[in-house]
Amino acid sequence: AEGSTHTLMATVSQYACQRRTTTENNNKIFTDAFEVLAESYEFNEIEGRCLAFRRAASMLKSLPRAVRCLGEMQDLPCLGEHTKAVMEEILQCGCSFEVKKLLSDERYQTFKLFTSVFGVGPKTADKWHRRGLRSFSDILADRSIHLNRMQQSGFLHYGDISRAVSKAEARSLRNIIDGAARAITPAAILALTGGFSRGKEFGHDVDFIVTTPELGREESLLPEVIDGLKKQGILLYCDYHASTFDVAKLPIRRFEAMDHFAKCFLILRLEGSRVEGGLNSAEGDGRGWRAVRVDLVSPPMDHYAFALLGWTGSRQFERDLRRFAGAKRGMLLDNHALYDKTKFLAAETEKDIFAHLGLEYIEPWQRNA
Ligand code: DCP
Ligand code: MG
Repeated sequence: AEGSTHTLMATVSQYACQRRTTTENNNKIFTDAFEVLAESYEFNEIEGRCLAFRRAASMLKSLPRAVRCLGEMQDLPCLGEHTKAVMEEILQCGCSFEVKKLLSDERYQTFKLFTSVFGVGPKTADKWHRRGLRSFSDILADRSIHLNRMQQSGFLHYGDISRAVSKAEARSLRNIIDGAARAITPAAILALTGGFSRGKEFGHDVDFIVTTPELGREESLLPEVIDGLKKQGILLYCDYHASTFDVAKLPIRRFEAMDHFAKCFLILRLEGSRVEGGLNSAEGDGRGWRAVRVDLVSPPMDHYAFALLGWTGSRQFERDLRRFAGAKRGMLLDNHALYDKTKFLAAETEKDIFAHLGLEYIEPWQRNA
């Protein structure tokens, strides 16, 4: 057993950006349990513990095979007392008591349900839970509850957008966005990012970068693309954020959840995609279309590589890239730029950024951390 132990963990880094993680997960029994625990801490806004479980899950996803015994955990990074105890219990009993308890916990279940609605985060879920609301019908019947536009769309299209998007659907959407962008300028550049660019079979949305080589032109491109989609009659929801990007204000030292590029969060009507019994019976069977979530971001071309790296993900890969840049290189990395003490490091490709950081290049399909 010692030999196999050695081969399992000999080269595992604590940083996801120094690991190669495909979509094949050999430790799903552990990572599924960790995700429930991480979510529960997220719902209770205990950020440190949430991150600890996400980081541990991410490390386990990179392993070439399943962890089989306690001894194999000792030299693996990112595992603390709590994570190890959960794994030990799973190895011994086949499941974790703590996870089982959470899955049947009323508060966890309600938060899980509420946050599954587009536009509802832990804060809103908490507010509704405190009011004694437990189901969608409770929320929709409560006349004192004000739903914002995003949440209204979230409920309206719940059945469709809570169903996974397939690769084939992502491809159709690519053609639609490509057509809309090219109708505006033939020089338009379209790149698939997010989970589908990492080779995932399914996603909760489809993410694209859409821009143009002409600097400054990208800012008006996105509203024009949106307008084109609207004219086609396929724009069901649009939350557009104009660019707040300002090179003079870089580097941004405080980490922000959203970058400053022009972007939009959309719900599109995808024709020719049959709905077979969605959750919401109002969006019933037999239609020839479904609603899909699509995100578009439009960086200026001289920051394209940073936007691409930032939007390819996974979330954990991104977190660790930034953490690595800071802790190991004394640099600042975000979706806009890489900053080394006194100067910006230019990059045309993702490979340039890895090289600046002194990291081996990791292909997008190996970033499923
Ligand atoms: N992203 C990020 N931090 C955020 C939001 C997004 O780093 N707070 C980046 C990493 C994600 C990418 O943007 O991989 C796209 O975000 P998604 O939420 O769409 O995530 P994925 O595409 O990876 O997953 P899914 O298949 O669920 O869409
Ligand atoms: Mg996505």
